[in-house]
Amino acid sequence: MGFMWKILLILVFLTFACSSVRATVSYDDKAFIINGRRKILISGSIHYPRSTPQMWPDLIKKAKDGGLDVIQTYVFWNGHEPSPGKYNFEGRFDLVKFIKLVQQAGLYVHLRIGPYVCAEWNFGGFPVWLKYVPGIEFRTDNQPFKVAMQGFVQKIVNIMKSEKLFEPQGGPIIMSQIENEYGPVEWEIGAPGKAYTAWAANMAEGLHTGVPWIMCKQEDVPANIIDSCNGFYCEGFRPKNPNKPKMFTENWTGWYTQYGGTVPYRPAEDLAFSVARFVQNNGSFFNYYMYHGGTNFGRTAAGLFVATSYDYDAPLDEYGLPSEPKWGHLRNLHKAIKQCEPALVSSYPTVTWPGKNQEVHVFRSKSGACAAFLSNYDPTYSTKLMFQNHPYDLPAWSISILPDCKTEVYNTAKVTVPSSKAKMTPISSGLSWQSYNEETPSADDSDALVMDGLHEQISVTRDSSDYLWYMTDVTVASNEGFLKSGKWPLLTVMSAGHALHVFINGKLSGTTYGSLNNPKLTFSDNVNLRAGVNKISLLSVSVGLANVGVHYEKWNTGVLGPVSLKGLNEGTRDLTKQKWSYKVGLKGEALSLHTVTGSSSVEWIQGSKLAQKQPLTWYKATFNAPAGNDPLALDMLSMGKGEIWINGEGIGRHWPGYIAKGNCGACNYAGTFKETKCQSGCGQPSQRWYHVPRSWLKPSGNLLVVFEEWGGDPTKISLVKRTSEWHVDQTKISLVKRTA
Ligand SMILES: *[C@@H]1O[C@H](CO)[C@@H](O)[C@H](O)[C@H]1NC(C)=O
Ligand SMILES: CC(=O)N[C@H]1CO[C@H](CO)[C@@H](O)[C@@H]1O
Repeated sequence: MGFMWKILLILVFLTFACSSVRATVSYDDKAFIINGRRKILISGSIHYPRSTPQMWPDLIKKAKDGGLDVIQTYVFWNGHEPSPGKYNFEGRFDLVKFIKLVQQAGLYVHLRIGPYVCAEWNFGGFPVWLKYVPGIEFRTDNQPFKVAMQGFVQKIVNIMKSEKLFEPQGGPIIMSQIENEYGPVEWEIGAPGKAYTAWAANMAEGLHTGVPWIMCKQEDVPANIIDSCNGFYCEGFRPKNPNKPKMFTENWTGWYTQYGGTVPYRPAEDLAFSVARFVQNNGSFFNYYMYHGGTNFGRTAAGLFVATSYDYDAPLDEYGLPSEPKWGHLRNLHKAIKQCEPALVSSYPTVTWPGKNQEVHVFRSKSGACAAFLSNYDPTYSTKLMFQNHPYDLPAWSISILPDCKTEVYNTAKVTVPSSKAKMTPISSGLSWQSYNEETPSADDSDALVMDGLHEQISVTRDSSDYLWYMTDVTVASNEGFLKSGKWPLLTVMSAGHALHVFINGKLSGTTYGSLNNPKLTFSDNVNLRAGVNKISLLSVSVGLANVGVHYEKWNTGVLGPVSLKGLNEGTRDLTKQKWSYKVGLKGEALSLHTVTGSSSVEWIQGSKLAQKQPLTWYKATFNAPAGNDPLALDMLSMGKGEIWINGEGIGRHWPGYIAKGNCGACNYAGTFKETKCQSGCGQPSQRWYHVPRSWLKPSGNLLVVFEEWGGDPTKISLVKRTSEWHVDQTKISLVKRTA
């Protein structure tokens, strides 16, 4: 063998040796081991379709600056496979681009393929067509479901492999997730659930990604999978197998908003406390759900009235701006934890209890590293804790971190970062609006679909629109008593949800809608009928499909009846089983009024005849992009309910007419948190402002289209820019000074 050959062989060997060092992700009970190094991994959820590709680099950069190592995302099946075999990996669904941007920033990825994702996302991430595959039953030991699930998971894994995105290939994906929070379902359905879990684990393992698979909230986890904890606190969680690392996959940074509900928030002090508590109890991976929540654009929000904003009180707000003090307070926490990393990953804590509600965790490694966590669990009182003969002041419900077992570098309740407050400044109002009235169709329209009786909404629309018309005729004899007495008959309509407009002979007779806890609704009112044929048209509106619950795919939507008329000569007439005509979607949707070409297909009204406070009205206006880079939003306070588009892109469902009910009293960070503990916005619209991504605008002539169901005043809609206002909380600064 020649000398050059030897050199070449050595080079080849070195290349392999190096890449196999780089290329392993393993773990033990202490931590994940990447590149041969044990790590405490700090992760945050950013869901790629909840922002735009133009926002991704900045979000990822801010995540990195905030001290994250890992970006976690679900994979959204219904976005990627809108109809069977027709795939979409473009725009906000360009998963490969998103992962590559994370990689370029030097961060890792935890890819939660699911494909069930829950996530307050329409139908929990499943495509609606899946429900209509013959014989299918979701998330159980069911052959058609397993075939479909495997097909999609395989598709995603193959794309990731062909792009070399798994860590052993030199990529950033260090772990994946199969299924999602399945434990509670398995517990409820028993044997078929167990069989399904085992199948899912083996199926995933068989895809040979070279990185570990995780199942979250899954106590009964197969041996080849790591189980992990979701919740507001996870310090007490133990993996089923003690040789697995302790993972906290969803540490809820706040909570989501629903229409009709308040805006929940979680104090930064409690979030930091929960993380420190987890880490001091052997925790080695934690994830913020969400780090950036973003926006449920278009019709992607899930059922039970999930709002368009998915801000989640995350460290990065819906618009991508740091929400302070949360973002900065957590960045400081991450710095402190990283300072402790050498001790944390190589030793178990020694725990002592020096006083009431006091707890001390000391990590001491063989190499001499020492880190201490001092805790005060008292929800009311601060305390002085003696540690190695030194006093440490601990506010109520807080943990101090001492990376050298001496110096307090961080306390979870001592917030040194100034707070920011979102500011919305109008930059253009008084847009020049035009209106178009949506027609109410009637049962004898030639394009209506006629069927006996009432049918479930989604089985008719396949969720191609929120709207379905149910129409029927009612003949009133000229000798009906009510025609003389004027005591109008009572129309009762029972609906499985979610909102309903009732039209009698083309005139709106009433509107009703479900509530947070119950999407079902009943319309019951006296209606004005005349002798002869009367046209009853019910516009049933869905507001997202359910995303959670055992067999949530079986939940119904729409007018299922009974529908009855009371107060006729015959008594009560049941309309449920008679002939009904159906029309899917609005006429304006069929005409694509939200697009530039579609909107020019009809005559719009402007000037003094502009429709105001009229139900079922389309509005359009054009505007130029405001200067600068500040994020933008629409102030929709003057409107009721409907949908918004800009240049054909779905901004989302607006519903400022739904006023938040809740309990907005003062909220103390100390004490156990739950999603209803801290609320804001009582008595105001659950969501008033709607994010307009900058990248959807062109410099001039942007088409803004609003469909309004209830009736509103479009002239008061304004475009606003979002900025942050700062204020330093003096009490907190002085607290830090006193104890320093
Ligand atoms: C940390 O893990 C070790 C080994 O499993 C265990 O003995 C110990 O109780 C754990 N400590 C805490 C505080 O969870
Ligand atoms: C089962 C369940 O409700 N899981 C949800 C818990 O909350 C997070 C955060 O909102 C969801 O994404 C989970 O899917």
